[in-house]
Amino acid sequence: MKKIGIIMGSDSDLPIVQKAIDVLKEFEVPFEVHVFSAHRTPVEAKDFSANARANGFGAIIAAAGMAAHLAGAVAANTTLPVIGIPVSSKNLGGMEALLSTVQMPSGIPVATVAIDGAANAALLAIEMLAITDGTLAAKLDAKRAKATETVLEKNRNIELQFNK
Ligand code: RP5
Repeated sequence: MKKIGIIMGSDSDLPIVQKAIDVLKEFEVPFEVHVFSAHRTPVEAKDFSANARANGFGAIIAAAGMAAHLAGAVAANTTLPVIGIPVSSKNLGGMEALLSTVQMPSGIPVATVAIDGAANAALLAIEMLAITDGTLAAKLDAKRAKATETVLEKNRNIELQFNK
């Protein structure tokens, strides 16, 4: 199975990125985690991205906050799918990272999830691998069915409480 690369701009992003790690572990999808910054370690970020396909990766998740150029910089150096996680910040709440990540110029796509949407980033990466992996696709279906049942149960509880 292809690996998922997880890159974060700083180790301070780890509390958010951990949610993606947890999902990949749950699905038993192999992954690597790195701290590479578009601004502080641009050479390392480029080297990882340019070699990612040859190194067995199937998709890359890139999480960054503030002037978040990491996902775009990674996408500039690979044709693997890149999923950007805009990380929230103290001063601007993550809107700046969202806009920096999502507003990519035509030709260099980044699939951007919600601010701090790390779990969805991992699920989207797994969905990409599941295009050619029936076992993974079945696991995704099972997780979706379980989530649906959880919400239906909540609905039953609310209806019992309020509808006489
Ligand atoms: C971004 O700057 C990182 O992704 C992080 O979200 C933010 C702050 O980094 P630190 O100053 O905490 O290392 O590049």
